[in-house]
Amino acid sequence: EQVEETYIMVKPDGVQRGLVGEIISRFEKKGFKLKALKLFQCPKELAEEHYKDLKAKSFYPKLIDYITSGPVVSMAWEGVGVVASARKLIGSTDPLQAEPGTIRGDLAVQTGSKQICRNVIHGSDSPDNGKREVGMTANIIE
Ligand code: DAT
Ligand code: MG
Repeated sequence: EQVEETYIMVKPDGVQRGLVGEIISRFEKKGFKLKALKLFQCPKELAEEHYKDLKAKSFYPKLIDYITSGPVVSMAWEGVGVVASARKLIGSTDPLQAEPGTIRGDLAVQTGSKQICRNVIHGSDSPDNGKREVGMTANIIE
């Protein structure tokens, strides 16, 4: 039981489709604490740093193009076990696989395998990455 921080980013499709309020609401209702929030256009260098572990993937160039294609809303959320809880709230990476009740399951449009990057939201996958990703954007969002 550890108080952690996670980096949540509403991706360009989520911002464009007006889902920011709904997404914030789900985290608020779970009792997590909003520490920082900002709407901004993600610079290419930050996108590349953020997704550096995926550099070898075939979809990486499309992912970087996509995430820099429009404004995102980045947030830092704090709470006990918030990293794993946020991943559960968010649901599976592929909108086709995401369960109803999850953010992606309820809100991501099922556009097929070529559009997996349009899955509404990012959430850190470990407490270490939570710290890393919040730290990376601290000068922008706080
Ligand atoms: P997650 O965002 O669920 O942590 P990830 O870290 O494996 O998933 O991948 C980061 C993003 O890259 C993901 O949200 C959408 C995109 N992506 C992942 N797998 C993909 C694939 N097979 N084809 C296209 N885009 C993909
Ligand atoms: Mg990930």
